[in-house]
Amino acid sequence: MNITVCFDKLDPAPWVKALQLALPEARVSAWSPGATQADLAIVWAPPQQFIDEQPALQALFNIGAGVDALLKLRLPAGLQVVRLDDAGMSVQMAEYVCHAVIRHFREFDAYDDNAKAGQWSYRKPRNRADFAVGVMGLGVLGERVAKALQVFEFPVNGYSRSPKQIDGVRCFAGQAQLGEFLQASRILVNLMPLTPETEDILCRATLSQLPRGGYLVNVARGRHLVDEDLIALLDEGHLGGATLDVFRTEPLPAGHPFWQHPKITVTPHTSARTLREESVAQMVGKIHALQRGEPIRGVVDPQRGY
Ligand code: OXD
Repeated sequence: MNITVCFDKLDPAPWVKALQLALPEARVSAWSPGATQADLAIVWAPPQQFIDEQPALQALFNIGAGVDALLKLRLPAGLQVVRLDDAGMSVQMAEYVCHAVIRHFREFDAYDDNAKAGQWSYRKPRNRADFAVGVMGLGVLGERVAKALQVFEFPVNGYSRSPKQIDGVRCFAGQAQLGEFLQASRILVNLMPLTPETEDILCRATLSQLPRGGYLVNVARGRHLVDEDLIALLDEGHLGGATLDVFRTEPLPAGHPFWQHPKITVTPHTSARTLREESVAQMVGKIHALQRGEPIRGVVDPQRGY
């Protein structure tokens, strides 16, 4: 079995080494133009040239949860696309989101400012029931986030394309219930896959339906969000703030208004990092399952886009 590794902006060498160790029977190598045909590929945002030059591939393993970069390519029909499911990402996502939600709810930024000014001053405790958190996207990561938020007793709403049931979560589904979901959520957490239907979904028309003082946490993709609409709603006072981990252009360009906006917290796409050891173990398990002809989790439906 030949396995090729092709990454955009990431050194493939440690992955080749780890995969080779875990799969001694395979031949694992980093792809370069003109490389020999492989049976399987481990990829992150590969170029179209890679796909065109590797017609013998049976499956592509994406080393992330989001497959939007991959599905933009022309892929041969029948080529299986497999994404990481969890592999150590969901606990990171849960801690990132809970941190952002709790920092906002408990007003820790204001306490930091007070501390810097040498001020010992209390803020009036807020009512948790007024801070329902709406988790948009209830896949592996979204469900874990929703459950983690419940530990802190926030009311949790969930929104997905097709109906889902999660204990203790008020679930909404489909376009028809989007408005109701937004109006019921003071803090909106975006964890949706990026597809043609969800691109630009966080815009004035949707974000203005959050209650006044609403807060946005975007941990999915920058292209879900219309940047100017967010800034306008923050400046008009309809929204109270945002924590953004993902951006239309990454790295976020110097001079972008998000950097300096007083109500926006920026982090560098770090909410849930791909962990090499966990990811390799998961992919190797799936490769063995495929060899045995068994079904695997995380196979992407290209029509749906996730
Ligand atoms: C992913 C990401 O898709 O890191 O996994 O954004």
